[in-house]
Amino acid sequence: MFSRTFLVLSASVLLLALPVAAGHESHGQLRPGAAAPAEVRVVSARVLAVPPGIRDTSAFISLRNTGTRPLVLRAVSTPLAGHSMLMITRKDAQSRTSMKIVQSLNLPARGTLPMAPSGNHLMVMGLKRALKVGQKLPFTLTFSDGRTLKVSATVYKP
Ligand SMILES: [Cu+2]
Repeated sequence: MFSRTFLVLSASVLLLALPVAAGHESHGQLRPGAAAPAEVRVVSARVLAVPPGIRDTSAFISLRNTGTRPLVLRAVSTPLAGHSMLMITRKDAQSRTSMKIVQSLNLPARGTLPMAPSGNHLMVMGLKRALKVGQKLPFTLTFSDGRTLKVSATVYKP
């Protein structure tokens, strides 16, 4: 009887303590207990399949912001690759396309952040193992307010 009460109490203390600790450690505007942006919807999440031996690919995670405040996507990561980054695709005056690393991508209030091979995308570098079509890759998106969104993206072949 005593030990059960003690266990329940310990769990409650832990639940209370974790968000407070997270709030103290953050340098941004992270609010305790507000780790996931509930106003963000994942419209689609896909990873481009690449031939065996190719270790870099692109991921496309299109987002919708149902909230009234604009959000800024600052970083992306997946444990299945060495390094991931935000990129845009541009066309120059001669219609040549090139990719460029960017420090952030904007998700407007009540708007969308579309991603596609010809536009915004996530560059996934140094895959740790070969991708299979249909496989799901876990991604963590980090916004400028410190909140993070976990997204599962499916490997596809165009
Ligand atoms: Cu790229």
